[in-house]
Amino acid sequence: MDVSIVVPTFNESENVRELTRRIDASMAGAGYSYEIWFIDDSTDSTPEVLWELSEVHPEVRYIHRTTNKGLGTAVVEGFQRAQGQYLVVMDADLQHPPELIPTIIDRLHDGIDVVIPSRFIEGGSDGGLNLFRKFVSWTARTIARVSIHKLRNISDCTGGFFGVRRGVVEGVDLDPIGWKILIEVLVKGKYSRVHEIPYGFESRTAGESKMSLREQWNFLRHIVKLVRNNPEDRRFYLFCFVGALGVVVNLLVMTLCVRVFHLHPVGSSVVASLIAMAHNFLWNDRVTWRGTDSVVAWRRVLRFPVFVAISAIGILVTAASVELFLWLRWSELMGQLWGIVCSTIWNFLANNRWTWREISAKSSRRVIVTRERTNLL
Ligand SMILES: Nc1nc2c(ncn2[C@@H]2O[C@H](COP(=O)(O)OP(=O)(O)OP(=O)(O)O)[C@@H](O)[C@H]2O)c(=O)[nH]1
Ligand SMILES: [Mg+2]
Repeated sequence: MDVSIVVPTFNESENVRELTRRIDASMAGAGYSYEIWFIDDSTDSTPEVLWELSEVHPEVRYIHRTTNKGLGTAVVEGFQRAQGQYLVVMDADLQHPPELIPTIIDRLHDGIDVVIPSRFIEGGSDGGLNLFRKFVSWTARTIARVSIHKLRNISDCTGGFFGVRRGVVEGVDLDPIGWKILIEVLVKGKYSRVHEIPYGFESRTAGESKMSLREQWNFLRHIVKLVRNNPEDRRFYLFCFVGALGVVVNLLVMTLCVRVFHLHPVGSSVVASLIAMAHNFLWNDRVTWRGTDSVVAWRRVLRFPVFVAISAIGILVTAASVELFLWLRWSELMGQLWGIVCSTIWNFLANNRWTWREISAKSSRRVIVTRERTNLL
C-alpha cells in the first residue's frame, strides 16, 4: 500500500460522501495505491454513511469510537491502523482540497519527510475563515512559533492538512492534547526535510464547526506540555526563572551585608551582585544547560569567566537603554525595564551560543525547509 489518508470525523454525515468522491477522482490518475481511514467519533448518522461508503469503495475503511474521543487521538489511531508508506491527514469538511494529495505524495516520494500545505506562503490563502477566526489562528500560530524552536520556520504549523513518510511517526510516542496533531508530529517526529505547498483554504459549506474555546485552552496546555518535555525549548524559561531567583538572592545578600555586617552600601551591592552571579551560574550549569558533559576540564573552567563577561555586556545593554530613554525624554524606569528585557534575551542567546555551546549544539538538529513557488491547483 502506497498511501493512507487519515480523516478524523465528528458529525460529518453531509461531507464524507463528497470527500470520498473527490479523493477518488484526484487519486485516479496518480498511480498510487491508497486507502482512506475515517476515524469517527460522531453522534449523528456518519457511521451509517461510512458503512455504506465502505460497501461501495474498497478503499474506504473506518472505525467508530465510543470512548477515547478527540481529534488528536483520532489521527494517532489512524496512524496505527494505516498500511501505507505515506500518510496524509486532512479534515472531512472539504476545507482541505483533496486535489492536492497527489502532489503531496509526489514530494514525499522525491525524498521529503514532511509536506505541509500552507495558507500563509505566497500563493496560499485562508479565505475560508472570518476575521475573528483569522486573528485567533494567527495568535495560536505565533504562540507556537515563539515557544517551540522546531516550529519557527514552519509557516502553517497549526493546520490539519499534511503528509509524512511513515518513518517520521513510526515508533514515536504521540500523545497530543486536543487538536494540533501537526505540532506534536513536528516536535517529536523523526525528519530532516520539510516542504511547504501553497493552497487556498475553503470555507465550510456543510456541517458544523467543532472549534470551541475549550480547544483554545487545550492548545495552550499542549504547548506547555511540549515545552516542558523538550530541553531545548525549556531552557529559556528555566533561564528566566534562575534570573528571577538571582534577584531574590541579590536582595537578601545586600540586606544581610548592610543590616547585619554594617558594610558600606556600595561595597554590599558589589558583593551581592557577585554572589547572585555565581548563584545564577551554578543553577544554569547544573539545571538549565544540564547534559552529559564530555567536555575537557579547562573548557568547563572557562565557562564562569565567559558567563561573567556576557553578563557584563548585559549590564551595558541595560545602561544604554536607560540612556536612550532619557535622550528621548521618556521614563528612565521604562528604559530600565526595556533594558532588562533586551539584556535577558542577549544573555540567554549568548550563553547558549558560547558558554554552554557543547550542550546546546547536541540538541539542535538541522532541518531544511523548502517551499513550492506556485499554487498548483
Ligand atoms: N474523530 C474526531 N474528529 C473530530 C473531532 N472534532 C473535530 N473532528 C474533525 O476534525 C476536523 C476539523 O474540525 P472542524 O470543526 O472542521 O474544525 P476547523 O476546521 O478548525 O473549524 P471550521 O473552520 O469552522 O470548520 C473535521 O473533519 C471534524 O469532523 C473529534 O472529537 N473526533
Ligand atoms: Mg473545518
